[in-house]
Amino acid sequence: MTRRAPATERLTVAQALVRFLAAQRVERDGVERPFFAGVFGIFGHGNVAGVGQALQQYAGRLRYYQSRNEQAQVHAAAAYARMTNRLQTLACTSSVGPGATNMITGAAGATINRLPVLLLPGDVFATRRVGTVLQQLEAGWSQEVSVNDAFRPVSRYWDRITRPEQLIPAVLEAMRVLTSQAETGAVTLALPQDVQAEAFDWPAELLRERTWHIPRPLPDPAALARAVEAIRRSERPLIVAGGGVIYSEATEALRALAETTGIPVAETQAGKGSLSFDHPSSLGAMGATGTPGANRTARDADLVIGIGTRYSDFTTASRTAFQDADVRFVNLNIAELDAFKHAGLALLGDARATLEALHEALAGWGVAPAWREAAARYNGEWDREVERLYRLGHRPLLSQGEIVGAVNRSAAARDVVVCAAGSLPGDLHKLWRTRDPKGYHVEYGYSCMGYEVAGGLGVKMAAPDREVYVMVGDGSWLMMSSDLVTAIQEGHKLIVVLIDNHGFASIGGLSASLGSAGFGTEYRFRTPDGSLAGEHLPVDLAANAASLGACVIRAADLAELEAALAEARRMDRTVVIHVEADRETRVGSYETWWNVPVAEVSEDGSVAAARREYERQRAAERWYV
Ligand SMILES: Cc1ncc(C[n+]2csc(CCOP(=O)(O)OP(=O)(O)O)c2C)c(N)n1
Ligand SMILES: [Mg+2]
Repeated sequence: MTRRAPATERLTVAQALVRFLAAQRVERDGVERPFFAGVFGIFGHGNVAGVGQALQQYAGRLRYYQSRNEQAQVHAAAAYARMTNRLQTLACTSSVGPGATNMITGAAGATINRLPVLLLPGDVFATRRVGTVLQQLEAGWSQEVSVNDAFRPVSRYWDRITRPEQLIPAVLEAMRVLTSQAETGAVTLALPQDVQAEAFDWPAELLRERTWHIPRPLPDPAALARAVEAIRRSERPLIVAGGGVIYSEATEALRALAETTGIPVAETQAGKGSLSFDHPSSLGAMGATGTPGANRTARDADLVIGIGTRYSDFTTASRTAFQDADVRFVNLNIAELDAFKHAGLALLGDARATLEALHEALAGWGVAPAWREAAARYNGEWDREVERLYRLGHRPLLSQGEIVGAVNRSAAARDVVVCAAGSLPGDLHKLWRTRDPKGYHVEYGYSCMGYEVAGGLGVKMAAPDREVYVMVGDGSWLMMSSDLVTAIQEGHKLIVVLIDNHGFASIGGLSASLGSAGFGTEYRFRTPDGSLAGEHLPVDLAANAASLGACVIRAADLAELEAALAEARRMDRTVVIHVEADRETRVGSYETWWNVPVAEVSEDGSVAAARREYERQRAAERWYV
């Protein structure tokens, strides 16, 4: 045995980090790719000479992307990760202080949506010799805290690198978590600005190319056997397909299982696209924003097979969706947290591999013909209802459903619709006809206003061969549309459909339905009596979009909207189509409920009436234990 001194390379912490990131690869199903597609960043004194210098030095290995808002860069990175089925992402660097805390909202969104993003906020001096620096939080009870401690609850892994060598175990842990299909989410490595620039002799091994393998684990055989038994015994099973079906690329396996067994499939927001909208077993959207077919089927189901779903409140209609007295759950999930929900039979494994195993084990078994046929009937009935809402002929302003219809007709099968908050996610969940597993990208884990444009950018960066339709309300647009500038800078074409209804129509409708008359949800001037009930604010969002460098088309009716969409497809640059929508013409909800508590006492008769209705509905809530 020969002993050699291990090779080392002298680099700063930031240089070593960038070199490490550029060398990480992932492999699944024999296909290998780099894990980091680049680094988003906004520089300040807390990262310009550390991470900034390193990114400049290694620009040929890892691309730097500018952005306009640190929150937006995290959304874009998360959208990129979602579009690549969590096999790739970007890192995000910020300065200390506000640049760092701007990323917290994005981090929460990524973690809640189970999407990998690597966050590299700058941090205050580790030496403590220099202070109090610009933007430093002072805490009288400890010198160990900085604003970056606020990332802890929204990170799946969190660390602060106060000595250079701490980077070595930290980056390995970061990669373990980022590439874990069960654990993934935001990973935060806080980098004190002095440490970023410090040199160290790094083991060459750390910097070499490294491949992280993404496995497809199968559940425990006994658990699988119990699940098969439960399914074979069931009479009215329902599959709830969540985002995990899509991330695991299990949509073909799901279709095969649905076809041979006849089990109908309902989809969550993240799972929409698991089955093509026109498949006879497709019930479409599930839960509070669901179709009547999905919600009736759920109400009667005796076995719910949740696949890759975290059973959000919207999916379960606030735990009122499943009403059979003896309903049981089989949960196929890569994450224990989800697999055990609703006292379910936990099938801990990869969705695709396990669906294939289930398919084999269920050979010769199927649901009764009437159960299969009911799903096909619901599918047809729903398609006619969608067509009615697409063709409502509303005047003088279009209904939002008609706008969704026009965009859907304009989009090709592989194109992607992107959205996050307002009344659009519910309408899209119900009405969007999805024909491709990656064709529907609605961020409804965090439903973060301001995600839309930034998310659209991330989607387009990941899939430049698809048209990306960003559908965004005026409220979300005003909250954060600034990364349209980044899309234009990078030549990433987006088709943005900006729906102007002068305020927060969704919350206005919710407020009205709960007896509070839409208080505080319209964009109006203050009146002499002190209320916000005056004229509409003269905000010109089309002019706003044009000022950012986009090509802007104003559409006043359906014909103009269709022409604008056709023109937008022909163009090779980012287009914003501005269209006003009727605020009060809503797509209804279908045999479902959402628990939003109403004041138990009030002076207002309409609130009291809403409270009585609330209590009546709440009686349907179940524990599922
Ligand atoms: C960052 C953030 N703040 C607040 C909310 C709560 N919220 C949900 S929808 C909405 C209004 C959205 O307005 P707009 O984008 O115009 O869509 P519309 O409701 O008019 O369809 C608000 C305030 C949110 N989801 N995200
Ligand atoms: Mg609005």
